[in-house]
Amino acid sequence: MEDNLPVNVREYQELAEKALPKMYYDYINGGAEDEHTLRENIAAYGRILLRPRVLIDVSKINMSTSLLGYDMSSPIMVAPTGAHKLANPEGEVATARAAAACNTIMVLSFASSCKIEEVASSCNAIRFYQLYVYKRRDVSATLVRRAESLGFKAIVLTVDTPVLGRREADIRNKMIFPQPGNVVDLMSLDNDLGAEGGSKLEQFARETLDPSLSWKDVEWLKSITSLPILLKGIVTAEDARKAVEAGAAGVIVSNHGARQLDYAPATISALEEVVKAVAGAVPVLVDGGVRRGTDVFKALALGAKAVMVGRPVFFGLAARGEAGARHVIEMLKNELELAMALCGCRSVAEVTRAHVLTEGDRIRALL
Ligand code: HOC
Repeated sequence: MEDNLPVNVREYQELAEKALPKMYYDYINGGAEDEHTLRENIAAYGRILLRPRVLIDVSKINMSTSLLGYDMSSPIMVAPTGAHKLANPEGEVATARAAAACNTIMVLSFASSCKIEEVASSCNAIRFYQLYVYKRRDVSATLVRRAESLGFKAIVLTVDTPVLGRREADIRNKMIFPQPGNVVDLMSLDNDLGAEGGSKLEQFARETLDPSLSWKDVEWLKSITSLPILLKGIVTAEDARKAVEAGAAGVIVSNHGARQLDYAPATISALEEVVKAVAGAVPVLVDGGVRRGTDVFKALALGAKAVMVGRPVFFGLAARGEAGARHVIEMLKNELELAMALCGCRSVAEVTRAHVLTEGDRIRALL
């Protein structure tokens, strides 16, 4: 065991900041415009208090759960984030191995540095595949078929990115985004995107992403794959109900790590509205702002089946490669176990709405 290992996600973030070139750290850490939602994703967790129950035998804690029939050792999954080779030369192969070691599900980003085949053959992690719908539908369809044939278990369709959000750090840094490893052989792109400066990621997105994406495309996606489809990027009851009607196998409450629409609600604040709207028809996941096991506990109490963790895993990867990514997931698991013990919950099923006090609860109590 190395000496002086980080003891929490924040310390991994500090190491990642030191390890990464500024352009890449800003890319992964940054959010849209004023970064209000970026701050809120974390701050809103801080406004939720815990209501521990005592004198319950917590000598055995079982954090295991399952999603779409796949078992996980805890409700902590790896969220899709792009370009892991910016963090470590092994890229998503290292992340997938970390996920496999922690017995959890990794959602591989469409914008992964590593090819989907490399990730699939690297280990036996359960994997879902995150998809953007390109103007070139054939490119998206080819990637879906690849994922299916390589044993990926679900498609996670990102629905909050018809166009890319305005990330001012990337504009300032003239962010250069490496072409996703899975797309290079499928379409030719101008390698000199943005010679005039500004965010080259934004220009890349403008060339590729389809802003006409609509509910009809969920139908299209269903017609080309037999895999379950989860919709990622839903923060309202209205869209959650539409997702269920459209046949989604799951809903992911996400604001894209606050990288798209600034002043969108913090995901933990939107979670309960979505959970109520879905009414148990499909599992609801949440990502954005999870930095502590107590955050995971709060999300479970508000009805999430599991959380997805993006930046913390990227920070772990940047700081210490595969071992760092694994350690981040393990730390969060250990923290969740502690929170469950101290709240008197022996299984994830025992974590209930009565274990948290939200801002809304406090306001209602005063009325
Ligand atoms: C395919 C163009 O999700 C981010 C990532 C990558 C977006 C790539 C869009 O930066 O939010």
